[in-house]
Amino acid sequence: MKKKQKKIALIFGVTGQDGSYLSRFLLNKGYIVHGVKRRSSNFNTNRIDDLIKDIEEAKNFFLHYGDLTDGQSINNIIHKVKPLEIYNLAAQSHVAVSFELPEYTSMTNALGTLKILEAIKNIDPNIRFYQAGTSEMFGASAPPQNEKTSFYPRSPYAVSKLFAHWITINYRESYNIFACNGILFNHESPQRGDTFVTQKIIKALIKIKKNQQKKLYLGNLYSKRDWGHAEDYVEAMWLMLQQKKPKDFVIATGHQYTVKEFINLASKKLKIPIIWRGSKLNEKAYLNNTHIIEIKSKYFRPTEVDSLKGDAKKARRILKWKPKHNIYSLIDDMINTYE
Ligand code: NDP
Ligand code: GDR
Repeated sequence: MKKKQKKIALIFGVTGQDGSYLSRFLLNKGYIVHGVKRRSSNFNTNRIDDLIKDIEEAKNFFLHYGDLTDGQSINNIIHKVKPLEIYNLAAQSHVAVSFELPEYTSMTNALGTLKILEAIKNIDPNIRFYQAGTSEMFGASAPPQNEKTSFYPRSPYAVSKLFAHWITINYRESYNIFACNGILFNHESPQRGDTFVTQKIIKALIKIKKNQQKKLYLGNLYSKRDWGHAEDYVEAMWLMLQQKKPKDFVIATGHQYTVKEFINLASKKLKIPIIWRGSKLNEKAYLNNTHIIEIKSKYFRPTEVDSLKGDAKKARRILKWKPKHNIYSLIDDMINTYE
């Protein structure tokens, strides 16, 4: 009997939070996974080290050097790997940093996506393509946001992702490529980068409790986010590429919390009894009459996204997707990993 060929997936951004979860998800589904990592001056594979520890003998997991700003590397890798599915998770993904690096952010997030689509068109238009879109594209549009909500991006990051969103649709319509945009709301995990607000809060509170850190400095406490768990969200990415027709989907929990509410939930779980006093830039959180959280204007953005809450009914109906985690299990998972 002929042996069934394994499916091959290629992940750009494999070293990031979502890349590490998606690799595991696809390996569990029996895929051969190839990932693209950037050259850096030190190791940047800590999130996938367990997967690559036996890389010399690896049969299911492979890494390639590449960069979204280097079209030739993208072409070479796609040519060599011959994937069935490509997931583009690579990006300069920090919203605040995008105000300081607008050009690099656009080159990577916008033109990088175009480069992958061009390679698919020229090398094999049957490759299925997932583009990591974001709720940041809705920006100033009022919640709840769904696939029909108009976009109003509020940062160079969001604008660059909007280009990627529309170029993905354009290549789908022009060249019949199976290309999908996931419009994912914030998702976190123990693998979340240290400079995103949830991980910054969790790690700092744990250190404060252990007397290893005195203070946590933050920016806007009143923006509202719809926070899910990355583990649930990578499943949605895969589901999109298994459908009969390529479509775009909002992925979200449908619940929103302010940054301050997130802090309150995390400190309650950690049994740190904080009390808030003051307002605006003078608002502080106190523990035993000493303040442990302070506001710094440098963490505010020139333009903020105030309120995000996703309506993922379309994904629930068509993909049969629903999150297993909620804000409480997310916070538990993040705290349990580091406490
Ligand atoms: P991360 O920042 O954790 O990971 C980004 C990945 O992209 C890393 O592997 C990074 O490499 C890589 N990368 C950055 N620049 C380049 C480049 N020029 N060429 C090649 N690779 C590059 O992001 P997440 O995992 O959280 O997010 C995955 C994707 O989903 C991103 O595109 C993000 O914008 C998007 N998104 C994320 C959401 C979230 O809440 N997490 C929500 C909606 C969308 P290195 O490790 O070397 O830095
Ligand atoms: P976001 O996530 O901008 O939503 O983008 P982030 O965690 O950076 O900010 C969330 C909210 O918290 C406020 N905030 C702070 N943010 C950071 N990083 N640091 C602080 O000290 C701080 N204080 C307050 C922010 O102003 C903001 O309102 C994330 C990224 O993963 C994007 O790539 C992704 O597209 C979106 O989520 C959906």
